[in-house]
This record gives sequence, C-alpha cells and structure tokens, in this order.
Amino acid sequence: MSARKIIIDTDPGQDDAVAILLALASPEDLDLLGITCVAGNVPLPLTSKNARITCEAASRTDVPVYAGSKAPLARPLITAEHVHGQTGLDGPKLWEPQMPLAEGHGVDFIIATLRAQEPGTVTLCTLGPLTNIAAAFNTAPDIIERVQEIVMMGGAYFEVGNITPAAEFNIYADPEAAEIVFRSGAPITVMPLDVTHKVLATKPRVEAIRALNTRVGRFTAEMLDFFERFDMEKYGSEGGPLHDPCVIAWLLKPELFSGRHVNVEIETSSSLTVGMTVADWWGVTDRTPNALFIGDADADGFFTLLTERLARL
Ligand SMILES: [Ca+2]
Repeated sequence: MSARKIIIDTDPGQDDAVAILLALASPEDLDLLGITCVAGNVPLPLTSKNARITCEAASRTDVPVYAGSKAPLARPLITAEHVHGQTGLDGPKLWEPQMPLAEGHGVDFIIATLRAQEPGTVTLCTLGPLTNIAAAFNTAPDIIERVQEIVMMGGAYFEVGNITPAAEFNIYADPEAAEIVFRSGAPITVMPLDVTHKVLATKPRVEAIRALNTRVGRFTAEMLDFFERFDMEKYGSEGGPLHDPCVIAWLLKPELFSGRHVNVEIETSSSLTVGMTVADWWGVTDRTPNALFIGDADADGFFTLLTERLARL
C-alpha cells in the first residue's frame, strides 16, 4: 500500500511540533504534501516560524510550509501563551529557521492540492483552529467531496472545556469555522480532550524519548518538559496531555483508539458556552452522525509508537 497523502494544518504549539515529527518519521505510511499554518496558540508569524523550526529539527526542509489565516473568520484572535510560552514552542533553545516559507497562501495550497490530487486521496490533519479549512471550503466548495477524511484535534464531551468551562481551545478560537467544517459532509474523525487527556507525557515517557539521545529526541523532551508544567499544575495530573499527536497516531495505528460515530454540533451564539462541541454521545437526538468521536486510547501503545518512530529521525 502506498503512503497516505496528508496535509497538516497547524498552530505550533509543542504538541503540534511532536505531531509533525511523528508524521515526518513515518514516510512509508504518510506522504506529507505540505504544512499550512494558522493563528492559534500564538500569532501566525510565530506558528509559521515554529513549523519550519520543527522541519529543520528533523532535517526535512523539503516539506513546504505555508502561512495561512492570521485571524479567525468572524472574531478577534485569541492565543494561549499561558500554556505554550511566548514563542509557542518554549522549552528547547530555538533558532531562526533557514528554510523560507513556501510562496502563496495556505488556503490556496489546500484548494489547489485537493483539486490536483485524485478525489478521495488527501486527508486533512487539523491541529489548530479550523479557520484555514473553513476558508478553503467557503472559497472552493468543490473540494469538499474530494477530501478523503478530516482528522482533527478539537472539542470535548466528557472533559467539557479547557479554555472556558464549556469549550476546548481549537473550537473556541474559531467556532464559526468549526461549524462550517462539521456541517460540510466530509468524513471527520475527532480527537477531543476526552481522549487526549488520557495520553499523558509522564516523566518516564518523556525520559524514554530523551534517552534516544538524538537531536529530535532531546528537542522533543525539552518541549515536553515545558509543556507538562501547565497541565500538571492545573489538573494535578502526572504529565501534560499530548493532544495533537493523537491525530497522526490514529492514521498510523487506529487500533490504539476507540470511539463512537455520533452527531456533533458547534455552539456559536451563547456567550456562556460558545465553542462547545455538542456531541450526541448517548444518541438522544435523531440528528445524523457526522463524526467519529474518539473516547479512549491505549496510552502505553501510543507512547511506544511515538518513541519508536522518533528514534528514526
Ligand atoms: Ca495545536
């Protein structure tokens, strides 16, 4: 079987960077056509810089990195420096990337790629607010049926929220974009907080990555050293949740995960619960299922896979 073609849409973010590294470490499974950046955890100039730093850490400067949307569709930008640090990638000693941004807008790259490739052969891996994807669907509705699958980190049901009591950051940052994506009809798999909060970068797991004793191993461990501080303080957990890499791990080893095919709607108007992913987990409505909503993961299996793959870089 040939490698599955993917585009990673991202707002790095330490966990985004680990997801990108996991994809780069898996070329026989995943053909990374390009990376499109979006404003999210930090503003666009930083996310588009951090994506290039990550590619350079893996010596994969051949992957085109595009800058995309610098603000949500209908709202002012909100960011999450309180989680990720001022750079978005706090932890390792960072450098000014040598590789340039690819020419053109990330949204145009998504549209052109989906039109150029065979229908049903490109998967969109979304690790940040859904602004770029929604903008592409708005501009070029013909691409929607050409998407193989959208695999996203976003939302929550049982864990409810992390940026507000009711909402997860990626959805809250651009709920109008999320609504467009969830109503698009494209096949969607969601990695909500319900599962990512079970995939914790505990000390022994981070030390196993550091012990690879490679540039990528040290880079990853130093990011996770910083990243875990916030969540360990907030939740009293044993480590930071490795949200975004769940998206890539799903493509590599879906048997690590389980969930339900349910209807998911996005709250866009309530001031109290805006950005909430209203997932019909219990099937109490007759609304048509539009997403595979993941609820559980084999965390040990996930970290074994991650560590083995990172060792290749
Ligand atoms: Ca992210």
